[in-house]
Amino acid sequence: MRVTDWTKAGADTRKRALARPATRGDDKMRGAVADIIERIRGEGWDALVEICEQIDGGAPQRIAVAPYADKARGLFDAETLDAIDLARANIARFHRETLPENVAVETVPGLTVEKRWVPLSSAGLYIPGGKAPLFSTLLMLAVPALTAGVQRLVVVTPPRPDGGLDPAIALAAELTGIEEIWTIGGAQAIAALAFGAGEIEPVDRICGPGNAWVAQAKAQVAALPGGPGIDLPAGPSELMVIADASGDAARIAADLLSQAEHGEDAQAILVATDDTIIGAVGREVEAQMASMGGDFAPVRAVRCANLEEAVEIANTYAAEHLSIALPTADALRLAERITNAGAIFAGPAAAESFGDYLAGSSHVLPTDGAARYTGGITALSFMKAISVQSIDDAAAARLGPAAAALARLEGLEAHARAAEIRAEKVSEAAE
Ligand code: HSO
Ligand code: ZN
Repeated sequence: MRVTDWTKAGADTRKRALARPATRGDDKMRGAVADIIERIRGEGWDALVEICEQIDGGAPQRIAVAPYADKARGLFDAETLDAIDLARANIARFHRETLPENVAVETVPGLTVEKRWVPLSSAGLYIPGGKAPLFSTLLMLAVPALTAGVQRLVVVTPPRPDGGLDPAIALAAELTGIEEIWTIGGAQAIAALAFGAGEIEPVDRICGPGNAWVAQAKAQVAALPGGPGIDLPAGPSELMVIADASGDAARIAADLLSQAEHGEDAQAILVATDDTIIGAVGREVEAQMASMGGDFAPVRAVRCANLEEAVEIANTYAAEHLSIALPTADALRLAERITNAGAIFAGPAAAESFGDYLAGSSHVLPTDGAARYTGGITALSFMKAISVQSIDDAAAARLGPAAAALARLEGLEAHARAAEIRAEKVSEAAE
């Protein structure tokens, strides 16, 4: 385990200790993504089929969920089926109970402005293929979207070598009531969702994690005229753990490895105030890794002077996941000082894995430092607020002159008259 001593380190060393891999691709890839989008935007289904055949060796398929879900029910034991349903129920409960309320504010007597939350009409959900198909990501996107009230959900996921659908993804889709699933991946999937192709109708927003091609395509379609909205950068997984001498090395190492397992670009960083715990976690990481086998991204450590400094490091890094491995009450107190993190896990029992699967919050969270400006997916990601103004004639007459004065300050005479005509109507009625 590489250890950086924060107190002694200069600016460059500190930067390197918290460095992330480049995930946005180079100019060549940006160009290739732009070509794919342009072709699908211009030629629709035919271009999509051609590109999918070239990249995946087959045309995109719309998959009938039921047969695969039936198969899954035969493959999985009762405990697994119950666990999937428990996850779905917890995610649904959390998102239902955190739905925003409509609010009406009488800003001045007679004038009411309402903030009215409405669901998007449609959304596209990208479920990555990759190392292992993550059916949990389908739950983490579809349940908040359905809780928000989205009418049309279109799921895209890269085709498997046999062209079929992963049974766990099929089961999750059936449980949540998803009907439209296409086997398409990469930039071509994003382009099809954004601008439509054949029977795939364009969607209002595209959400979900993906590799650099997917992230690049999302950014490009969102920037094009008439393009959809997108969610947040959800790239390689990140976990930062804050610990002091009281930390439980075995649990800390287990959490770090749980994220290091996601792939070679995953980020697993221990920030600790104490050399003994760093040594113990290092040994645990080696032992646990050996007992599991398989590939893990390297786990790193930063030795800092005190928890004060640990908070600063965590806020600078803005991790997707931040575990605070102190006794729970202390962890919660420290969490109040965290301003940048996608999700916080407070206390030694709060496994990041619970958040990945069944605590209830979505595991689609901001990576790459985006936690500085956004949180993760919630039902709100699939809603928008419309303001609704209503005003009685008397209030309109009172406000008319002020609005007109503001309009004339901007040289906008027609605006001014549209405000003043309200006052005229009221005085005419009084005559
Ligand atoms: N930790 C991942 C999500 C995930 N983990 C899915 C297991 N399955 C990104 O937040
Ligand atoms: Zn995970």
